[in-house]
Parts: sequence; structure tokens; C-alpha cells
Amino acid sequence: MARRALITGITGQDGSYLAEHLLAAGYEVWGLVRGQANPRVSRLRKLLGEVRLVRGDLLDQGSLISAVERVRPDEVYNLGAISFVPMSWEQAELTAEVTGMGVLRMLEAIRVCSGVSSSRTADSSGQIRFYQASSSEMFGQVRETPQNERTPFHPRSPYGVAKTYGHFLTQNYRESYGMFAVSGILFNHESPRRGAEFVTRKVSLGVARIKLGLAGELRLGNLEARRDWGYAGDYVRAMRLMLAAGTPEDYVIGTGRTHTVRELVEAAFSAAGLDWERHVVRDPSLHRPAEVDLLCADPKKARSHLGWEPSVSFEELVAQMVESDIRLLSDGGDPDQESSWP
Ligand code: NDP
Ligand code: GDR
Repeated sequence: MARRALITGITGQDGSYLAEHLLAAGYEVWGLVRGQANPRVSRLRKLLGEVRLVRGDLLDQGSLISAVERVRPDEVYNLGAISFVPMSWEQAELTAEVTGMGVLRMLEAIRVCSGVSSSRTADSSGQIRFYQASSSEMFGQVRETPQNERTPFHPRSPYGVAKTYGHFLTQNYRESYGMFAVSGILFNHESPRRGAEFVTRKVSLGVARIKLGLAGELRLGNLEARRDWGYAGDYVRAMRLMLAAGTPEDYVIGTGRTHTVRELVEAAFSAAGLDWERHVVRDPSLHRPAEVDLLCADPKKARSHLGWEPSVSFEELVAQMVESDIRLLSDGGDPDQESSWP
């Protein structure tokens, strides 16, 4: 019998790559989708016709219980979230509800549907396995680098705080009920399917527009922040490996290399043969109320326990994203309409 996976956040970047990965591995894949007429669902359908859909929302406990009852998954991947950090200051309460409390609702749906009692069960075999999309944003203001599974958290945004709640709650359900519940602490990962609001895609689209004569400048905020950027297709492999492991444990996933936003910009413009200094405008209104200055992963545990390695370098990733966006815009694609996914 094929293993059955339920993915929340299936219409997002990671949801699409994870669904592709699990389908290729022979899984039956279900995605939780919300809203009456979500345009991202048709984009997903075009890319991955075999995915089955079930309606539900992380804000609605009953809908999650119904979804788990209907799908009867072996594995649940909770990728759904408000994931754009600046939005979490504008809609802090909604972020807490979706990104934080959504984890509680999903864990409760699994606990109730699998009949896990309030006392700790000795054996987690045969239970629904749960993956929580935790984030390097939980580290926030770091006092040590690189960051590993034992590095203390000091989140710097309502998003980071909500993720930290979800992270500890996942750990708590594992300890309280013996559930196979794990968190992947993933560092930034990108791709041609990345949302246009995140800096890598904003830059690759900006470069493509300038290259094609559709724009003259690109406005950016803090160029000095450092991130550990990897390729999304590599990171979804790690999610599945965590749920296939013998014991439920949390893992840091990243490349172990860090770059400034300025280096990202230089690499992207030079991939298109352009000089970034002639086009980039610093816009202080894009600075955040509190910044995460430096992130760099120490992924040793994932390497030694799961055999996980990233396969795409920073330079390859940036060049691929720029090339893909030049092609997309040359073909008349409109990334703002979210109509097309490379
Ligand atoms: P995206 O922003 O691309 O996708 C977010 C997904 O969440 C969308 O499918 C969206 O669906 C869904 N969603 C939003 N609100 C709700 C809700 N109320 N109920 C159910 N689903 C909802 O994120 P990514 O794919 O980049 O990231 C996946 C997860 O991993 C997120 O939780 C993110 O916070 C986390 N993460 C991401 C990292 C990265 O670098 N990409 C790094 C570390 C963690 P809809 O189409 O309905 O809006
Ligand atoms: P991040 O990603 O906040 O790390 O969260 P983002 O790409 O938004 O920002 C990265 C860094 O770039 C700086 N920056 C800008 N960012 C954006 N979006 N737009 C700009 O114009 C700009 N100029 C400079 C930011 O200040 C920041 O330092 C992502 C999300 O996917 C989260 O959901 C996830 O948890 C973390 O990665 C790990």
C-alpha cells in the first residue's frame, strides 16, 4: 500500500516541491487548500495534476479534524503559515493564529483522530507522523554562530515568536503523548517558485525586468543582513528523511555558508551581465523594526543521522533564478498574477 501524506501549505513554494518529491517516491499525496476560489490552487493543479485536495484552514479546528478523518494520512507535513516576516508586524495576531496556533490545531486533529489518550503512550509505531516547518528565524538575535539544534532562541519578529511556539509545542506533544512529531529548523531556501515578496525572488525578477528594459531600478532595504540560502528542492528531501527516521528528532537544515544581501544582489546582476550599483536604490522604508543580522547553519546532525546533503550551491541557485525569470518575462508570464510556475 502506498504511504499517504497530507500537506498543509501545498500551494506554497515548499508544498509544490514536497508534493513532487513524495509523488515520485510512490506516495498518495493530499493537499489541504483553503478559500473559495484560491488562484494558487489552479497553478498547483497545472503543475501536479495527481495531487488530491481536501478543503481546510489552519484557523478552523473542525476543518482539520475532518481533513485528517477523510485522508487518514500516514504522514502530515505542516507547511501552512503566514511566512512573510514583514507581514507579521502588520498582522501580528493573525500570524499568531495561523503560524502559531495552527500548529496546535493540527496536532490536536491528529491526536483526536488517532485516539491518542491524554497519557503518554509507550509506542509511537503505527501513529500518524507529524512534521512541523520550524525556522531559523527562531534563532533571531544570535550569540553564537553557526547555529545548531542546541542554540538558544531569541526571535526578532511576531513570525519568529509564532514559529517558536509551534516548535516547542511539537516537542511537547512528542514528550507528552509519545507522538512521532518532529521539527525541521530550516534556513532560507529558494527557487524559481519562491514568492515574489522574498528578497531572492524580488532580486531575480528585478534583474530580469531591468535586463529586458521593463524597469530601470530595484528598491531594496537592508543589504548587510546575512543569510544561509539553499535550494528548496534539496530541503524537502530532508523533511521526508526526518519522518522516515527510526526516532523522532529535530534537525537543523542549511548549507553552512552565509552571504550578505549585497552579495546576493551582486551575484544576480552579474549573472545577467549588469552592474548592480547602477540600478539598486536603498529604501529605508523597507528596513524591519528588528532585524536578524546573521544566520548560518551547522547541519552536521542532518548529515550524520539522515545522510542529507545540499546539492545546489548559492551561485548556481542565484543564476538559475535569474535565468528562469528572464525566460518567464520574455515569454509574457506575469509573476504578480501567480498564473505561472516554472
Ligand atoms: P509560502 O509562503 O510559499 O506558502 C505558505 C503556505 O501557507 C501557502 O500554501 C498558503 O496557502 C498556506 N496558508 C496560509 N495561511 C493558511 C491558513 N490559514 N490555513 C492553511 N494554509 C495556509 O511558504 P514556503 O513554502 O516558503 O514555506 C513553507 C513553510 O516553511 C512555512 O511554514 C514557512 O514559514 C516555513 N519556512 C520556510 C522557509 C523558507 O525559506 N522558504 C524556511 C523556514 C521555514 P494559500 O495559497 O491558501 O495562501
Ligand atoms: P526572511 O526572508 O525574512 O529571512 O524569511 P526575506 O527574503 O524576506 O529577507 C531576507 C533578508 O533580506 C533583507 N532585505 C529584504 N527582504 C525583502 N523581503 N525585501 C527587500 O526589499 C529586502 N531588502 C533587504 C531582509 O531585511 C532580510 O534580512 C524567510 C521566510 O521564508 C521565512 O518564512 C523563513 O522562516 C525564513 O526565511 C527562514
